[in-house]
Amino acid sequence: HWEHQYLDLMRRIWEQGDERLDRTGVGTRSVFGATIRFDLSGGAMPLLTTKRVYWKTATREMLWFLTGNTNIRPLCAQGVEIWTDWPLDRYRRETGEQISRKDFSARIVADEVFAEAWGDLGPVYGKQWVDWDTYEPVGEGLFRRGPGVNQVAQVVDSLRSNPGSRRHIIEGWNVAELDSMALPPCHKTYQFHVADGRLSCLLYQRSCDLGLGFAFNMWSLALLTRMMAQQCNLEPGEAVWTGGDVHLYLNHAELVEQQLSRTPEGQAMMTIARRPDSIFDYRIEDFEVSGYAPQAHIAAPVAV
Ligand code: UFP
Repeated sequence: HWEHQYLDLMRRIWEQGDERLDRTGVGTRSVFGATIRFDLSGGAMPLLTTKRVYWKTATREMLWFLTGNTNIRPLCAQGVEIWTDWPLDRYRRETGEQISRKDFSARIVADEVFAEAWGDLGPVYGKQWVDWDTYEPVGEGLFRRGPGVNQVAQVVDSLRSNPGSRRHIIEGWNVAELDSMALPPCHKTYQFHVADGRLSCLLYQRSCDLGLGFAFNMWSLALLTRMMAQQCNLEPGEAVWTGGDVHLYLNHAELVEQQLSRTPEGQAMMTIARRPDSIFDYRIEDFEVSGYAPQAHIAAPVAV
């Protein structure tokens, strides 16, 4: 079962990882450099079975990236709170108001002006993926904004017109803009590859919370690959996940212990109900997952 790659990595990090104090102050055990591969043939998807993974949440996030939006408002409106802690943290720090996460999220949804002031994450994934800023010189050291680069649309075009290329890349790491992002991109580089009519994708993730983030990141990688394959009339190939600093937070002991005591079983399959006109036209209802009967969800704290 593919999931043994994940569980083995989890065990290795927990038992032998380098223990270090990280940015969040929680502390981690970590290894540097790891790869997990998954064969997408026949509609199979890399959904962990040793705990329940909320794939619809991750799917809504992916669809939100593709809209180019960087405000949490559309996510909160769908009950997706995975990005809420960052704006919430800033709001509490800057106003001193100890608002609850629930109230903050509700206010973001109800009040557009409030959402504009407090809900934006800066130029995170969506902005870089579909509207990477460009500048054109207009003389005397002056520049004006050029048209934004839609990397996603460009990769769809290049996969169709020049499948053998080694340049099918979507990059999130915009060096000049890192400081204005709520969080510099973790899943920073996606490279696509065509062989034998099959589309594979390799993700390079610079930093991975193996207990919480990975399950989403692996799903999203596979999802994006499936959508791109459909748009380019290719069969899905392999999803190759590569992590840089792959870590377990020290306060995830219970999650690690529970998950390592479980045995992976079953295989989730996904069908896409229709073929939208473009990579930007997918809707949550388009995705159907079958054969997913995971073991119970395991809650664990997120390090912000
Ligand atoms: N993290 C993930 N996946 C993500 C995401 C964040 O694992 O998609 F957005 C985790 C990795 C790390 C933290 O634990 O969030 C980011 O912290 P840093 O920027 O210090 O690496």
